[in-house]
Amino acid sequence: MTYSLQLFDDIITNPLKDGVLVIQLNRPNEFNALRTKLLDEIAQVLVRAEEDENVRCVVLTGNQKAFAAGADIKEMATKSPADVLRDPRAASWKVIRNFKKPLIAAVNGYCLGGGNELAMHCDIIVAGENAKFGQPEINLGIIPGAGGTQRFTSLLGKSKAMRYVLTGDFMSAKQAYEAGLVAEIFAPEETLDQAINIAKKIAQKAPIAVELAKEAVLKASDSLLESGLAFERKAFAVLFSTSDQKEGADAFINKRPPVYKGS
Ligand code: DAK
Repeated sequence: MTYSLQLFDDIITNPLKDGVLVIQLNRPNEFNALRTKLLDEIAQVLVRAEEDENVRCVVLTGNQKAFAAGADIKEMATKSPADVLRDPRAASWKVIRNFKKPLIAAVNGYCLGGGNELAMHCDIIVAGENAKFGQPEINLGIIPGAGGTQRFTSLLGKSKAMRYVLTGDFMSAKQAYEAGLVAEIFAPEETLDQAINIAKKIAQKAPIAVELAKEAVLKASDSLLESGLAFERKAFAVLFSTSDQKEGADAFINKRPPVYKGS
């Protein structure tokens, strides 16, 4: 199957090499903000990659400035709670969550909000020294919506997760490495190649053993995940009935500080 023949707008897929498929997020002017179309394109490729026995490992990457700066705030700005509950992005996230083959995130630059959640959906995160991680949704009057409250907490522990989810502060690559979010740090220009080297190693292992190893490792944190995810999804939707959510998005778009009223 030739992935590079398919033309996508928001991602670039490199020709499959040594069993490794590289998907590059490609909205450089928007710091790879995850609009619905981008997530759908990733999901389309993963559906095909899962069926294709020649694909043994997938690497997701961005560019030097950003892995992804989160959901597309402009696309999300005017959504109602009902829109959020019926959000088509949920189907794409589900494909990513259920992908059976190993996924590696090669992160340089900003890895924020939904971008950090996308990285945390990956099985291994490697990062450049310039990477910045965070869940800054609180700055917009909302909370993480794609599992950030759950996966961040299981990776970092409660106190550190609260530290970053409640302040929206960013974490350096070194802090993310020390916290256990990131497996290895490299010079930014080496991040993708090093991720591909890890992917190539995995690609040589027995595919069924790899699939079951992934499933088994995920079981270590899965038991509490589902109820936490369900709560997070509803809380996220409820926040779209608040005027603070509209204020947060408007302030971001108009490049001014938000004024929150608790309503
Ligand atoms: N969305 C849309 N546009 C964005 C963006 C984003 N997340 N991040 C950056 N951009 C755009 C900016 O608007 C700007 O566009 P122009 O003004 O040039 O048209 C351009 O990218 C450059 O950004 P800046 O001018 O801000 O550049 P700076 O270097 O000053 O700052 C930054 C870079 C990454 C620190 C800053 O742009 C920033 O703070 N970005 C927003 C980060 C953020 O708040 N991320 C969280 C978004 S909320 C769900 C699943 C997932 C989610 C929700 C629900 N469900 C399944 C229900 C996820 C939610 C989120 O991620």
